[in-house]
Amino acid sequence: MRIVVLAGGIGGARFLRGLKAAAPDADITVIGNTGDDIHLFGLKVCPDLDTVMYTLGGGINEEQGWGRTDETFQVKDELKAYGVGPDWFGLGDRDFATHIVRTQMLGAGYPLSAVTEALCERWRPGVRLLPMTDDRVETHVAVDLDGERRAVHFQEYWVRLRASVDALAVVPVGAEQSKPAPGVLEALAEADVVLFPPSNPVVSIGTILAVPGVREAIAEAGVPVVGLSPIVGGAPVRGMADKMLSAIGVETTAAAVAEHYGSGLLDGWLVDGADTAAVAEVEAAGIRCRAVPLMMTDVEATAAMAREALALAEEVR
Ligand code: GDP
Ligand code: FO1
Ligand code: CA
Repeated sequence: MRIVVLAGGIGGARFLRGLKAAAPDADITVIGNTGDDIHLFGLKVCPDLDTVMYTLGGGINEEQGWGRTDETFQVKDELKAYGVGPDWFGLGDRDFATHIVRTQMLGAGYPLSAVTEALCERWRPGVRLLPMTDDRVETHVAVDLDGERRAVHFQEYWVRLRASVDALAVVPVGAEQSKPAPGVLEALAEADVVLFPPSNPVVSIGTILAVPGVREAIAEAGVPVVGLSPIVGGAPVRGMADKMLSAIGVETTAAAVAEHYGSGLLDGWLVDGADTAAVAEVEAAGIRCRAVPLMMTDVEATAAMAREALALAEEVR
């Protein structure tokens, strides 16, 4: 079976670990979000691609959910001693090596998709990891800071400001002019099922869907599209997705997220047992819906979620 998954960072990566356990023989292609990417200290950092790569490759800091295990921060301390910032983004020594290799290859003319493939030769994630695009796309967030309207990079909003001010708008800068990376449209055309893991609907999956052609390719594939809610009991399981949903006028509920994707895109939707009341609302919107446990507490619980998603896909096929 050929499964295509649109993934952000932590939610996407953890779900993929369960999916691999649930469907060990499946051919899994991951279309990763690159809207979180940022240039720091002359280096290109791709947080969501790296989170997927490290999580599936066994190099992730499990507690944190991003960055490397057994990390040290000597380079960061040295940069601070030079007074060279920003100091609000924690890049560790081991992680730095990934960004150095990536930036060197990009400088030599390789596209991000080829660079990602090369990095994955080391990490062997067991899936085909594709960036959504080789073009530069950067999510920016419009905020009001001391009465002045400003646009900040998504990482500045998320990490430096900790989403402490309202997001007035979320813009994937460059998305409109971007092209899907090599392999993205082909994978969708050949897919047997498309899954939306419990990733951020706005800045992860929303950004991937903003790449022209991706949404159309999903529809044209004519295969079941099933998603899992990142919202449980009216709140994100972790992070500040509520701030992102408010910015696009979507309520922070499992049902509202499904309706935001819409029945034109989504065939099936899984909500957590805490949101059983949402099932009727989602079904009324024309999307088949089931309530099952959706907490990714360990790989087995996550594999059970993946099995439910694949079963729902068969039901709507
Ligand atoms: P990010 O790029 O690291 O923010 O990761 P993603 O966009 O892939 O996923 C973020 C979303 O994952 C958040 O909105 C969380 O609510 C959701 N999430 C994290 N852990 C769980 C979980 O155990 N269950 C569910 N249902 N959602 C989760
Ligand atoms: N998230 C943080 O909250 N603080 C950090 O200092 C931080 C550093 C960082 C370094 C590399 C990397 O791949 C990810 C990193 N993240 C950090 C996570 C990243 O910002 C994610 O994009 C967001 O958590 C939301 O998607
Ligand atoms: Ca992300």
